[in-house]
Amino acid sequence: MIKTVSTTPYTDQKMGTAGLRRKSKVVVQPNYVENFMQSIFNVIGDLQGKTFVVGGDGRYYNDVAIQKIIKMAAANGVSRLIIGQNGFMSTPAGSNIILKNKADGGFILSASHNPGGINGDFGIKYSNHTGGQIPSSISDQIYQQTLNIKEYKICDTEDIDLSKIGKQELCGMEIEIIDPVVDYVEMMENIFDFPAIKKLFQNGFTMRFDAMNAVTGPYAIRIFEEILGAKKGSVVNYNPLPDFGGLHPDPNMVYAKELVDYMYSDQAADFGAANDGDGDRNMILGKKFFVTPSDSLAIITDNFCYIPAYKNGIYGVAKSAATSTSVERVAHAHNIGYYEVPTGWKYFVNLMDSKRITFCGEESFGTGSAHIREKDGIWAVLFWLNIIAATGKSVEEITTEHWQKYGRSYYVRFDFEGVDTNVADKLMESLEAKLPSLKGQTINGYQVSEAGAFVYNDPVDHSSTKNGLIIRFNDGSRIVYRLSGTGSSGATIRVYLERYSKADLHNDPLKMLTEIFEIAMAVSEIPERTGKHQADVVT
Ligand code: G16
Repeated sequence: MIKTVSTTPYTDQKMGTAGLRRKSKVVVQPNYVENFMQSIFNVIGDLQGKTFVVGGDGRYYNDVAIQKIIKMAAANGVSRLIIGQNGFMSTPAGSNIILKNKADGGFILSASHNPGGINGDFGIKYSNHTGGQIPSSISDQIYQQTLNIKEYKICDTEDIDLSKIGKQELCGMEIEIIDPVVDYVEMMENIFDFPAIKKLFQNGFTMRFDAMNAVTGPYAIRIFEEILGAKKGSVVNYNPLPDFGGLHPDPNMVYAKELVDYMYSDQAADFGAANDGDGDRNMILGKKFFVTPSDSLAIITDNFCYIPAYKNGIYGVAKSAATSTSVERVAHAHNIGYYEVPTGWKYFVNLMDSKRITFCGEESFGTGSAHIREKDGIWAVLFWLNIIAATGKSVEEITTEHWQKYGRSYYVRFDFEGVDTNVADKLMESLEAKLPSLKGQTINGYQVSEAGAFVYNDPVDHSSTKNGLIIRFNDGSRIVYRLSGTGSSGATIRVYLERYSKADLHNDPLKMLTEIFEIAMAVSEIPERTGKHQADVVT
């Protein structure tokens, strides 16, 4: 039976960089999920004949929210839902299922790399038929709906059993429960040279993959251990848990500590990797060696010839403005297209759909290609394994040879977390006003060549987006400032520093960036305005 329920709006349902992300305690409020979902359905309009994909990373409240979404989809006239067994599906697998089934969109219940549990975060990522997350023009319409919502529709029925693979029906809507791993594995087998990677493991190569008690565990066990033959036990923390077992599933040097400690010990495997909560982010490590995400993108792009799916050529490559310029040099060397977009994977979608780019990546541990429209953690890990299998070189050798060929972009990101929103907004405002006057000035020995807001004009839909502020110096060094769009409370100021060197390849990044850090702090007045003299997280 379909029920129409009266509700009152919440005023905080504006989506950020990637969907809606809030504290779990906020999301569990009465009608919070219902209001948001009904607003989406209202903006889509006629749902007859439409198919959506639903899944999540298994975090706290996934099980409750998914039942609400199923019952609301049925009540609003959706024709078909494709759902991951037990509600599990990684973000990249979801994008694949949307594209493969020509679905009209999908919902992945995840706050990505943010911690889970009742004291953590919850989120909903909404993609359209492209398999990528909706553009800001649509999320703005949804936000307007959330501010005016008065009622929602829901099917008044028992919860659906999500454990049984196969088809069911609910209020006239078809529900198909699928194994979320099968199609994803098939896609990876069609991209990479699995026999070569298998041989690598047969020859004694070792790896450790940390799934951080999040969604990629089952994917990683199937691919790395069962299919490719990595030693049993190579995949750790493989059980998706509602609170990620207390881990903060953000694959970086700070939060993937267990893996980092292991890879920097004398027992280290040949190769180390981690993924985040919903499986779209990745971190790559060698023995006592870390590859920055910006370098990883550059190395992947430079080595496309080793991968069966790309060996005949790639269209081009894109990065977010905050990502280091290392991939730019590779793009020029290969004479392929090169684009710089705002932070947010959704900005790559038009470039992929219009065949301008094949690869893209971001400093925030995201790398991917046009095989889907989301970043893809396991794809990046397989790409590295495939390069290693093809070249016989270690992660460190591949990376240092890359630096010898192209020079090195020393790169570090500093996050100032928990800043009062008004303070952060004012800081960015006055910094933006000040930047144009810096042009031509020499600060701390560095001459400013350009300074101002980063503005992206999309070559496909001609939309214009302003995101972050950039100071460029004559020697190629850069400072980028942005406010994070994925937090769930307060503001996080991100400061991204980069310095290029052609000759000095093996120095300490923090040391190389000391002067630029001083400039970044002095110009922005972060210490004075926030009271923070040091960053909370440095990656
Ligand atoms: C999301 C987006 C990414 C973006 C990242 C960081 O990732 O999909 O494109 O780079 O947020 O955003 P911010 O710097 O605004 O916090 P994810 O993995 O959280 O979905």
